[in-house]
Amino acid sequence: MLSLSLSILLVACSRHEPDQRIVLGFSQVGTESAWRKANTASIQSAAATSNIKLLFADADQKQENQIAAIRDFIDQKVDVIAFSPVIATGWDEVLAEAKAAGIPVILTDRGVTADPSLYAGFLGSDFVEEGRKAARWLVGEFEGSDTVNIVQLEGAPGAAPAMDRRRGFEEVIAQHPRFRIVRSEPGGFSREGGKAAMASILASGSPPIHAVFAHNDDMAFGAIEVLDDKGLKPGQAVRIVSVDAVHEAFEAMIAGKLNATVECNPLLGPQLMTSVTEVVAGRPIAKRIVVDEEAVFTAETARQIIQTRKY
Ligand code: GZL
Repeated sequence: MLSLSLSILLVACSRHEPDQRIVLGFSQVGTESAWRKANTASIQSAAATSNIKLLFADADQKQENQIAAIRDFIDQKVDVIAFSPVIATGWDEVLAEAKAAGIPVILTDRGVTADPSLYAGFLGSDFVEEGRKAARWLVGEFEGSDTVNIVQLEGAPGAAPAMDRRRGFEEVIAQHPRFRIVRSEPGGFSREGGKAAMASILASGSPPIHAVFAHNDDMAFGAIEVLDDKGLKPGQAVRIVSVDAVHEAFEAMIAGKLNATVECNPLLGPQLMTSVTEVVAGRPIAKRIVVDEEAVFTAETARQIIQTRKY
């Protein structure tokens, strides 16, 4: 009798019946770029491989949709919540609700400006360093030249990668007086947004443009389309550097339209599932997990490197 009651007690104490899968609620930003789609695919495949039940919600770039999804996950009593926050602010209330419900939250890809005690950890790249890398490449590309006029195409206003890439880029550019950011416009991380921002800049009569820094490849593709249509020779007369290093960026570099792209690894699925398993087991995870060192790829080596790319 004693051993039977003890085993019943042990089962009752565990978070799961032995045959029950971990349930993860994930709120994704949307489908705005090739990077985002690769990120989603990585999360979905890693959940399947890890036998984790994934409840996936696409927020279509809206914070209110993410907050509603997180509240739904709480109501469904999931084991863990993870999300890529569309913007950095406005999360304290819903994070406190998850904490009160005893559900750990893992930030994935993008960080937030919130009380760190409200989430278990943040897994993502160092966007400030990505901005610095883009600026360092540009400074090297224009060594010995006179004034360099730069157009900056920013990501979504208020999004951590947009704010941080800008911060890193401008920190390095400020050390080189020949370099001037003559226009900086938001393009929302999408191809159409980059195209509209570039067209608006050209229509407003900017000074001669020598270089473009796009916060992601998809906006660079839109800008390239506009520059090409105007005969402004993107990749040649106008040097272009962006971030993400998606497959199409290598194709653009091979075509001579894009000059460099800074890698930002979207394949976070496996690391996320490891963190999910740890927090469900009651083991702490690092508050900040920085995604591995990321490279700067240039047109010179794009033809060889494209064969090795996973996204
Ligand atoms: C970066 C990620 C950014 C990508 C964009 O980690 O949040 O969002 O650079 C995507 O392509 O829209």
